[in-house]
Amino acid sequence: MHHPHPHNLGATRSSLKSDHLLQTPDTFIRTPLNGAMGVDFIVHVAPRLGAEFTQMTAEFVPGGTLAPASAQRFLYVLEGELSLEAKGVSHTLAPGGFAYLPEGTPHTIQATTKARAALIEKPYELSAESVEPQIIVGNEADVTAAPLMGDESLRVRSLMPDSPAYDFAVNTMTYDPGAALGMVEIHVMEHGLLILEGGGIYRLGDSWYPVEAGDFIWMAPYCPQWFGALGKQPAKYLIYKDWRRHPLGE
Ligand code: UGY
Ligand code: MN
Repeated sequence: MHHPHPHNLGATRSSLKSDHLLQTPDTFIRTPLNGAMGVDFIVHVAPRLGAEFTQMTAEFVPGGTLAPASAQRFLYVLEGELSLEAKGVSHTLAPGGFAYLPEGTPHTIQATTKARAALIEKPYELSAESVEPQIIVGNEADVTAAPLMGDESLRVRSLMPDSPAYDFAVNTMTYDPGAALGMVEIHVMEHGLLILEGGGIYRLGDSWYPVEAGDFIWMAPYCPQWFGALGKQPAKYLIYKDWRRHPLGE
């Protein structure tokens, strides 16, 4: 990234509060991680901040590879092309392409071009109804959109199957200009959220933020949240939440 304003007098839209983080691209710091080669990581959220998962953006040079995962891994391609090999099958992931790898699945992920991907990792939470999670590979373009609570101007695509085997969900949500969440949500699940297109106003706790494509948001459990889309193009974000597990554990 170029820096037209070398310091911007210390101003940024980024904000860290006890129940949320808004992280805008001007505040991103890149880091290498052992085991990966030719990849820079922006670690957006991690257990250090209080989250029960990690979300990063991985920026690959052509040929760059990820290290094996210590937890479940979910990958969504933002730019370029990745090649995934798992269980002797190889898959090509283009933008909008995604993959889920259950904990302990041997696999390799290598960039065939310069590429960027959202990377979510979470230790698997067993439940009494323990059904083996399966490898999932798909493209967002092939996922049917469902209106949120009957609102056709706000469409949700669920990238993970809603089954007892899986302990988190990853969805995209697309808002037509002017569309908004019908309520302020306050819920036990936490969120990792990456804005992919457009922008609007995000309410987090008692703060209202202008947000746009490229911004990352973490919401702690119970963080009051609301979004309204502004501008002339739809707003779209990728959103993670923990899902389907009793708050007291098994
Ligand atoms: O699924 C959700 O909880 C979602 N509606 N939350 C959000 O968009 N902030
Ligand atoms: Mn929510």
